[in-house]
Amino acid sequence: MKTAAAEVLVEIEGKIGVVTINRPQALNALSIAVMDAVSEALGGFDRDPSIHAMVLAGLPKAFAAGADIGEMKGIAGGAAAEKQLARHLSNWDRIGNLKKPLVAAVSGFALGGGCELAMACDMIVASETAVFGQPEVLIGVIPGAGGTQRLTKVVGKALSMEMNLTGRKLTAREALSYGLVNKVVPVESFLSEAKKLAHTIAAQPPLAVQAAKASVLAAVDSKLSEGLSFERQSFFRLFDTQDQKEGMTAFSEKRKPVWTGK
Ligand code: DAK
Repeated sequence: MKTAAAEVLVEIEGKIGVVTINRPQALNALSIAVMDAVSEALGGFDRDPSIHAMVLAGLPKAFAAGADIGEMKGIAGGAAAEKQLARHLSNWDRIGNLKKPLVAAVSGFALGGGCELAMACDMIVASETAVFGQPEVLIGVIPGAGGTQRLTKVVGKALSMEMNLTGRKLTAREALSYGLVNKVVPVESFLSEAKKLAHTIAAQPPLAVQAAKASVLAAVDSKLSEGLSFERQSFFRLFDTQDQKEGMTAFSEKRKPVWTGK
């Protein structure tokens, strides 16, 4: 049996941190140990000043086929379920609260918790074989990590209802047409394309990138008036940074800016 460490691979490539879920024998099912290791690795990158963007990848056959059903099936009812899943929940919250941008590299199954994990990332690069769905209803539950919320905000009520109430799955092309993913690429290049996007983001001034991420999330999470006010405050705060001065001066001087992250 593999250890959780071998089931989650961590690497650094320049200014990006890459975390890969590697549990092929269970189609990358998200056990508590796997989620512990994923949130630990991403949290570490989020705190590391040399890392500017992150990629969360699965394997070609599966991003993740859901939370580990074997682990979940023994959970007792009521308050006990909440208590036993508390650790799981804190991992999900930690990933949802990351400050640096996170790109999901999705190929194959992204079902249940797998779809929720992809949607908790900021952008999704999908391979042509990617399949997205919330099939929890088929095993007697509903999504527990954002599948009814994030999916509805992206694809709208009608399709989200259909997916959550019938288990209907979306192909990669359908997901692209509904705005769930950023791009669809051949399976051979889903990881390299996700890394490319992360490198492009990592080349931008990090404080502005993080402010933009927080502002976009504020748009998703709040009413328009609250989102606009959040965006305005973040915008003004960037005028206290050296990168704002450097960016605008470099533009005037017709040269490439040199970002310091200060
Ligand atoms: N959990 C555990 N094992 C899984 C799994 C899963 N979700 N999905 C697949 N596997 C395992 C299979 O048991 C099988 O193992 P062996 O029998 O070989 O030992 C192996 O992976 C290969 O699977 P199959 O033989 O089934 O492969 P097929 O190609 O025939 O089918 C499939 C692939 C993806 C269609 C099928 O495996 C499938 O339907 N899987 C289950 C999909 C599913 O229902 N996913 C949703 C699970 S519920 C929460 C956070 C998250 C969640 C809840 C709460 N909180 C923070 C509170 C999330 C819940 C869920 O995701």
